[in-house]
Amino acid sequence: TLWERTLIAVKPDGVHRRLVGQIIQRFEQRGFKLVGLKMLKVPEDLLTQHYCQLRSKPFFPRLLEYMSSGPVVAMVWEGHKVVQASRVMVGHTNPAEAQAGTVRGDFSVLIIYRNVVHASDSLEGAQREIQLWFTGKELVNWDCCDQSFTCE
Ligand code: YYY
Ligand code: MG
Repeated sequence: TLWERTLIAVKPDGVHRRLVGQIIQRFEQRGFKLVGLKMLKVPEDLLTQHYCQLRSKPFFPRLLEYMSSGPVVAMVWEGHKVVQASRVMVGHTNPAEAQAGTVRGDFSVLIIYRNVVHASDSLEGAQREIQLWFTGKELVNWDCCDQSFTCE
């Protein structure tokens, strides 16, 4: 099978609010496979590269300040169409617009830059972000024991 990988990161508000476990649970129960996981205070140069497309936006300094305000839990999840599926699971960027049932729709409402979690928005974006956040050695290739039930 040609599986995709995507970068999911619990942002500082999600970590402070002890939402890490619930977010991991959603990806596990959907049937995705965890292949990388670490907690870090994100260095500014990594944040600048991660959000390089937003560099000229007025909210960029505020976004960087918030993303540096506490630890982040970064993960790589693997599975069938995981990039698009994760975007749906995470929900609309603006918490007020996010549907109930999504991470943002269930755990946030007010502040757009405190929207709990990051998810890569395309296959190319995911590949770029995974290379930025993880070394090859930090990613674990393994066969999950339920693979024969959840995969063709
Ligand atoms: O991918 P996603 O996180 O849903 O949104 P992006 O458009 O990539 O923006 C990244 C990040 O920037 C968003 O999660 C919150 C913040 N942000 C903001 O603070 N104000 C905006 N008007 C738009 C985005
Ligand atoms: Mg984005």
